[in-house]
Amino acid sequence: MDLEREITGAASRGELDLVYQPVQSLRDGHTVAVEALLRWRHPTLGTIMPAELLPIAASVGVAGDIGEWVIDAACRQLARWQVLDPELSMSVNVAPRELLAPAFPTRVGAALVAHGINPEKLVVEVAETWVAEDVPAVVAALAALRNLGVRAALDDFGAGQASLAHLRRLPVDMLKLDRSLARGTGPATPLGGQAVIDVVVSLGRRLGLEIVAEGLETQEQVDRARDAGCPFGQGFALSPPSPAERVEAYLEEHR
Ligand code: G
Ligand code: G
Ligand code: MN
Ligand code: NA
Repeated sequence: MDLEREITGAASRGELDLVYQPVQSLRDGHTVAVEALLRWRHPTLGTIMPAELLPIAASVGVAGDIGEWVIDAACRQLARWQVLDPELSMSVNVAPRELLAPAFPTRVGAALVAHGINPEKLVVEVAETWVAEDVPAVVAALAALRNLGVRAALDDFGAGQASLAHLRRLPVDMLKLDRSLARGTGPATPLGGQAVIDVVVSLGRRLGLEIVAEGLETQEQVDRARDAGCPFGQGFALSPPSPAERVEAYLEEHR
């Protein structure tokens, strides 16, 4: 397949790109962090999204190289934005194969040093839905990252079958609540959407974790998350994933 051949050189041809979605305080709207999201600007096919490009990258063995590009590019961007806001954090998503690669913590450490980033301003997000693949290995990898001072987030929390079991075992600093929790749909509905998000936020707070409600698409969902005591939110109702220039203008306006 052409894409399998082409993805190998995509980074060196400058075709990989990151967009950034702000994470905002639900109290005052202040942007506390941005989440980097990968895009492949293919010269003839247009933009290829992560759901399509990541499996291709994995199938030809370049997932690690792409992950390394993402972390380096995200740290470079964060270094620029920290001039505008020294407190800003950057989240990156990491796939199982990247996280579990023995060289991963070394690569992360190198990117932090190269760009002069305070480790606690980098957040590595791992999706709860694949953690079950090898819990002890994930625990070890997260511990190695936290030894560097990097923060770890459990992404899509509440979407999987074993959220609470994972939460007890994984060394994480942050929960990113799956969008189904704020929406109050799916298995939560018969129990009452507000009751479920209330309890999950309380649990996270009791454990001393930072909590971000994700996928907030309507003002009602923003209010539901805030009413549950959730301090931070992310979603189309607040700001969509945007190119760096737009986020930068936003950060400048809200300085
Ligand atoms: O950006 P989009 O909504 O299409 O993202 C879809 C999925 O791809 C999300 O689950 C997101 O976490 C994941 N994703 C986005 N960017 C990256 C990346 O740089 N690396 C990895 N491993 N996953 C990513
Ligand atoms: O799995 P993860 O949480 O990393 O997925 C992040 C992806 O979710 C982003 O790539 C973004 O495109 C998408 N996203 C961001 N905000 C919203 C939202 O409000 N609704 C929906 N459906 N998707 C969103
Ligand atoms: Mn994420
Ligand atoms: Na998520």
